[in-house]
Parts: sequence; C-alpha cells; structure tokens
Amino acid sequence: MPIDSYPYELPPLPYAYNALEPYIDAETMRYHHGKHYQAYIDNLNAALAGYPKLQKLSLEQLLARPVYFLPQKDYAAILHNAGGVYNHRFFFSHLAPADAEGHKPAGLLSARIAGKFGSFEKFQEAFTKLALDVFGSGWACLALTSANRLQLYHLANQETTLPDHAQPVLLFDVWEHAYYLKYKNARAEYIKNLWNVALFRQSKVRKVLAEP
Ligand code: MN3
Repeated sequence: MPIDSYPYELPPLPYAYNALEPYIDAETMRYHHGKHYQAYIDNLNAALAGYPKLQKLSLEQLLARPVYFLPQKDYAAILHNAGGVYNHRFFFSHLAPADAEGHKPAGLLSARIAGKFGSFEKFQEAFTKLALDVFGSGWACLALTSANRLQLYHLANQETTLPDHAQPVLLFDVWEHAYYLKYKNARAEYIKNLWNVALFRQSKVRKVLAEP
C-alpha cells in the first residue's frame, strides 16, 4: 500500500482510535485520521491526476522543490495537500499511548535538545509557547536542518520544513480540527496534554545528528 508514492493511500494508525485517551479522544482521532487526513490524500491524488511527471516524485521530493517548478494552475492545491499528507503522516506516526516508551527524547537527541534549550523542561516551555502563538491554523515544529542544527518552526496552514531541507523531529498539529471536539477553544489544555502521547524517534535523524 503506497503511502509515499502516487496514488497515495491512507496508512492505518499503528494504534486504536481510543488508544490515546484521555488526552486525545477516540471521536477526534476518528475524524482527524479518517476524514481530515483522508481528505488531504484524496485531494492530493486529484491535484496530481494530470501530472505524470510529478506523480513519480516522492512526497519529500515534491515538497522540497521550489514552488515555481509546480504547474501554476494547480500549484496551491498540490502544495497544500502534499503538505497536509506529509505533516499528518508524521504527526500520527509520532503519537503513542501514554504508557508507551519514547515520550521523552533519548540519547543523542536528548543531549542536543538540552544543549540548545538548557533542559528538556525548558525546551517544552519554548515549544509550548510556539504552539500557543500559532495564529489560526498551523503547526509547531522542532526540526533538524541540513546543517545539523535543531530549529523551531512555526508552520502556517500546511507548510512543511522541507523547502528549508529540514526534517521534523517533533510536530504538534494546532489546527482546530485536532482538538475542538474535546477541548473546544482550550488550545492550551490540548497542547499540555499532547506531551503525554507525543513520541520522539531519533532513528530518522540519527545520521544527521551524529555528524560533527
Ligand atoms: Mn490535522
């Protein structure tokens, strides 16, 4: 089942819809994964339907390309939906039940976060503030740049870190659809609770992290 090539398909969640309770409720997960994420996938497939050359690119290749490479007529639809697929793929695969391992960074990543922010707690404060400060729809992101530096990003709508050649390490969805069913307007409460289920994986960034 292709999740990284055209035609894109919805990857199943590696946990049950209710597995993140009480921090993220099953109803929110069902809509967020089954409806919102699915819509980005369907809309991306539709936007790419007339472009065989773009269909051959991976999601990463598509998003890292400068905007002017995309067909002018459909560039907004392609960029927005490809970004939505990329961000949600990362988001859902970096969540896990609260009693799982990995909710705090380990090893090299832990050391790098402490080195940049002072401590994990200080990083959490900075990242929480970033997520709270996102105006309207968007994402808070910690990413590793190609120069091997940890950097915070505020991503509006479905922007990604890929045009900057940076790989996400932690990504919080602060679109209202990610929390409104349970938390209504209480974004701060949602963000606070998201830390209980957010997952750090350093496997994907280990190679870059280990560079001098
Ligand atoms: Mn979302």
